[in-house]
Parts: sequence; structure tokens; C-alpha cells
Amino acid sequence: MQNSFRNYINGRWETGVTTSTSENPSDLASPVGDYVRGDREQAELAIRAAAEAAPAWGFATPQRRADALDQIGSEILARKDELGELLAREEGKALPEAIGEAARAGNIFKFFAGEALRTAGEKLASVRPGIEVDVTREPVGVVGIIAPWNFPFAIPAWKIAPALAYGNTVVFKPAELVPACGWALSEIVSRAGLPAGAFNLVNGSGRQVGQAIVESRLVDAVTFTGSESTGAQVMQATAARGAKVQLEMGGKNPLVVLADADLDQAVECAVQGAFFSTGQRCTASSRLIVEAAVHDKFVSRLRERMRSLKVGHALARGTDIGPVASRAQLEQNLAYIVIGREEGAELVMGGEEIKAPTPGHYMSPALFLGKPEHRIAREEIFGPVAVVLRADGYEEALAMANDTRYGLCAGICTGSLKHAMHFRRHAQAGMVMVNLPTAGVDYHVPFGGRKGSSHGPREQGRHAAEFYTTVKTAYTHA
Ligand code: TXE
Repeated sequence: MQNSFRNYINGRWETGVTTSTSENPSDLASPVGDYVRGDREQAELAIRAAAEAAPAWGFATPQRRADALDQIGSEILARKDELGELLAREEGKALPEAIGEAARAGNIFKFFAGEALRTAGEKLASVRPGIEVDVTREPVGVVGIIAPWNFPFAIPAWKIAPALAYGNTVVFKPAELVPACGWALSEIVSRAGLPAGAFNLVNGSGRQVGQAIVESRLVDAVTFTGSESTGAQVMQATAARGAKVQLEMGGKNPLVVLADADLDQAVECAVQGAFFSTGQRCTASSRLIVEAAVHDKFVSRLRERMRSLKVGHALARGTDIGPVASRAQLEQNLAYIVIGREEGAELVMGGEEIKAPTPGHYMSPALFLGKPEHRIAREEIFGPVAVVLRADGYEEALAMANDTRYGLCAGICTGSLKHAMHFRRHAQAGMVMVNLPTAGVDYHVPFGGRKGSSHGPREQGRHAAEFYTTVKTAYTHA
């Protein structure tokens, strides 16, 4: 197994500097396997290989790029059950969701296989006689991809696929918690017929491998998804050397529930958005803003629904909520439970570490009744913890929804077209959901936020071209 979890540099599988074990958060007694960790020097080798391969891949025909991506997408889709199982073991996502994520990754590669063939430009008449103007898109060069652990297939896929589709070469660094998923995805990419060096995988720490990518003058663009604090460092280092950068960071996403909502639907949106994937989604509905007239009824139905949620081993049949991905994350979640209570929020349910038949990082989903000023209502917890805030009416609910330094996703449950349309226009977020959970997005349309949640062009869909290409304006005189 050790041989399998190596780094991939310049078309070869390489050992690293040290070896680490990837844990299974559902069962600490049966780890996923060992993997090698590279250091700064190995990352620099990968970066140099990517820079050397840039012309070969950048000038490869769109057909060749499309075929490679299509092959990758087809294999992921054909193996989605097996890949989903690996994801469930390594990250702790409940198996059906994990299989869904693997399928999503496959579809993303298929989508960008098509986009590789559709890189269009513009032709304009010049303001001067006898001259033609062509505006085209070209690859940026070497793209550094720094990924988080919460979507170990989907997020790398939505970065790797457009990078390769538009002719860039890649250095990919998965998060330390999910090296096996990073390896499995890379192993499939490694057999797609890319030139040596066009795609590289370097597992290792953020300080060594991540920083080497961020600081290298050979890396033309860095795409990062992770925490706000690391995002700020990535921003500083890339800005200092003038590299292109795209950041996706946290969220504190509101779900507004108005008195005229279908309450069963609203409860389902809240449960899905707040607790599925163990709350470890940047789009999680962590603030439930409920109109006073239905507040008590909503809370009591939500509690009833929460009682039916099964927390357990990610691979067990019937599990709704898998374990927290790591001990550190579980401790962060439990610390916020204490903070919430100390600040005077009322914990009405859950929020406790749970013992299961297998040793792992289990916790019960938590529901607080709180106030907008509470830290649990302002800071991203990144766990199965939601806080209900009471609003006097639509206007107050909207103001509360926007009262955050984040702006990734905002949702509303209402039967009123007027309020739905107003909210869609006035919610200060990159994505808005009407009668849907804040989490759960399509793979072919833009993804991203405003304010402190995101920086740079949108990811996914056709808008991905903004980040992964650079525009050239050519003037031709006959
Ligand atoms: O994130 P990090 P972590 C939030 C969430 C979570 C917290 C910590 O609140 O509890 O972040 O998670 C790499 N230079 N989110 O520690 O450290 C790192 O190796 C370059 C929300 O996992 O930001 C990993 O590959 N890279 C988020 C990636 O950055 C560095 C999803 C993210 O790790 C680096 C994940 C450095 N100096 C966490 N230091 C979301 N909103 O989706 C680390 N890295």
C-alpha cells in the first residue's frame, strides 16, 4: 500500500521525505493507509517540472485536452462507488453523500472536457483603417492548487479540471487529512496521456509544500480553498510577487424562514444545510433566522426531526451524519458549544461527544437559540452546530442575514414571490437559495462569494475561464 500513496512529479511516482498515516475518523483502529510527505525542495521540483511542461500542454490541441479530461471523468464516474467508499473512510462523509461527491467530480471533468473545445474569442473592427483586432484567451501557465479536506474529490476536481482544460500545468497539494483521496484522483489523472510534468501531486504540510507553491516565482496563479487565516497568508505572498490568486474561505450562511414558509420544507432545508456532511461545508446553514410568528413551531419541529438523525460510522447503512473529520475539528466544535453557553445562548439539543461501537470523532448535532451578537452566530464553526435567531419580520430577517463579514450563500424559505425576489436581489452573497438548503450546488454554474468569503474570479462553470486564462488582444495589419 505504501507504494501506492506516493507523490507524482514530472511523470513519475516518487517517495517523499517522511511517511505519515492517514486516519479513518469513523474508526481510529483501522487507518486508511500510509502516504509520503514531500518538503519544500520536492515541491520546487514539481513546480519546475510544471513550468517546463507548460509549452507542451499550453499548445496541445483542444481535442487532446478534451480527450484527456473526458477519460478522467469517465473513469471517476465508472468507479464512483469505490472512490466514494475511500472518501467516506478518509474524511468521514456518510457513504451516499461521498459517492455523490465522487460522481460530481467525474461530471466536473466531463463538463470541462467540453469547455476545452469551446474556448472562444472575439473579433472586432479596429478604430483605425486596415487593422483587425482579435481578443483571445491563453493559458496562465503554472497553476498551484491548495485544497482543503472537506470535499477531497469535488474541490480538487473543480480546480484541476479547468486548469488543464484551458492549457495550464498543475501542482496539486491536497490537505493533510485526505492524502489518499488526493492520490486516488491523481492516479487517474496520471493515466490520461498528459505530457510529463503537466500534472504533479505533492502531499505534505502547508508550511512546507503549501508555502513553496505560494512563494515560487514559477507559479503564475494560485487557487486556494481553506481557512480565512491561511487565505490571508496566501493572499499576501501572492500579491507581493504579483501572481494571480483566487481564494475561497469561510461562510456563516443564513437561512431565513418566514411565517408564510412551508414549515416541513423549511425544517428539511435547515437539517440538510446545517448538519449534513457533519456541518463541514463552507455553504452550511449555520444561522437559522426565523420570523417570530413561527419561531417556536419551527424550533419544535426541527428538534423532532433532529431526533431522527443517525450519527454513526460513515460506511454504516442508515448513517445520516458521519464523524467529525479530525480530533482538532471536534475540539473546535466542542469549544464553541462552551462559548455559546457562556455567552448566554440556550443549547436546546445535542452538542456532545458521542461514544460509538468504533473509536472515532463523533458528536451529536447541536441547536442553539441565540442572539446575533453571540460568537456562535458570527464565527464559522465548521461543524454540526446551528443557531436559531428570532426576527420580527422580513426586513429585520434580511438585515440579520446581511449582518456578517461573510457572503458566500444565503437562503430563504417563503411562499411569497415578493419576498423571494426581494431577497434574491438584496442578499449580500454570491449565491442565493429560495426554498432550498444553502448547501448543495450544481457543477456547471459559478460558485463563490462576496465580502470575506472569497477573493478573485468565480470558480466552476464557464466563469472559471476568468481565472484560468489570460486575455490577449492582437492587432493585425495586412
Ligand atoms: O485549514 P487550512 P484547516 C476552516 C474551518 C476549519 C479551519 C481549519 O473553520 O476548522 O479552516 O482547517 C494548506 N501556505 N476551513 O487547518 O489550514 C493546508 O495544508 C500555503 C473552511 O484544514 O486553511 C491545506 O491544504 N498553504 C474551509 C489548505 O491550506 C497552507 C475548508 C487548507 O488548510 C498553509 C477548510 C500555508 N502557510 C477549512 N497553511 C471552507 N470554508 O470550505 C496551510 N496550508
